Amino acid sequence: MRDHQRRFLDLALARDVLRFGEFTLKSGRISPYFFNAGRFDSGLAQAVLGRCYADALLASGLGFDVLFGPAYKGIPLATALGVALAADGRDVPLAFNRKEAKVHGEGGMLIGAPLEGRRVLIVDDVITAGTAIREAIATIAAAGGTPCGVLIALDRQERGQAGTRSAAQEVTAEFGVPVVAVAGLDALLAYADERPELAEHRDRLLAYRAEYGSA
Ligand code: OMP
Repeated sequence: MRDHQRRFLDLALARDVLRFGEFTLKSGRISPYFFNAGRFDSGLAQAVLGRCYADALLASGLGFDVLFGPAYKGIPLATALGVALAADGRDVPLAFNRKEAKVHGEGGMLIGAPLEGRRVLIVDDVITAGTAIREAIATIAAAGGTPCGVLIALDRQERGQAGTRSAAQEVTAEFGVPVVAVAGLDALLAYADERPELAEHRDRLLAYRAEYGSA
C-alpha cells in the first residue's frame, strides 16, 4: 500500500468517514461499509485529505487544465486539492456546479473558472455504479469542456451497469477518461489485514465483494 493510501484510510477511520454496519446505497445494494465524505468536516481533515488527493494525482501523471467539483460533496474536495497543489507552487483553476439553476445575479449552473475549451478533471468522493460521475461528465460536456479524467477518494470497485467490469472501468471505456482513486476496496482490505480492530469486518467486506465486486 502506498503512503498516501495509508494516510487517507487512517484519516477516514479517525473521522468516522468510513463506517461499518448495514447501509443501503444509491444503487439499492446493501453494503457492510459506507464512506461519508461529509464527515471530513474540519479544516485539518480537508488539509490532510487534499494532500492525499494531490499525491494520488501526481502519482497518476494525469494532465488537466481545470479542476471540477460536482455539487455538493465534490466542491470542498476539489478546493482542498487545489489548495494542496498551490502549496506545491502550482495554481490551478477551479470550477463547480449548482444543483439548481440560479435565475438572478450571475445566473447559470456553473461557478468559477470557465470550462469551455479546457481539459477538465472531475474530483469527487466515491464511485459505486458510476451514476454520479456520468452526470458530471454530461455537465462538463454541456459547458463545452472536455472531461479528461476522474479523481475520486474511494473506488468501491463494484460491478457497473453492465457485465462484470467495475463502474470505473466502464466509465473509462465509454468516455475514454482514466479514473484514478486515492484508494479502492482492495487497499481497504489490505489495510484491514493490518488492523486487529478491523478483523471483525473483514469477512463481511469479502462477502460483499464476492457478490458485487468487479472481475
Ligand atoms: P454512484 O453514483 O452509484 O457511483 O455512487 C456514488 C455516490 O453514492 C456518491 O457520490 C455518494 O453520493 C453515494 N455513496 C457514498 O457517499 N458513499 C458510499 O460508500 C456509497 C455511496 C453509494 O450510495 O453508492
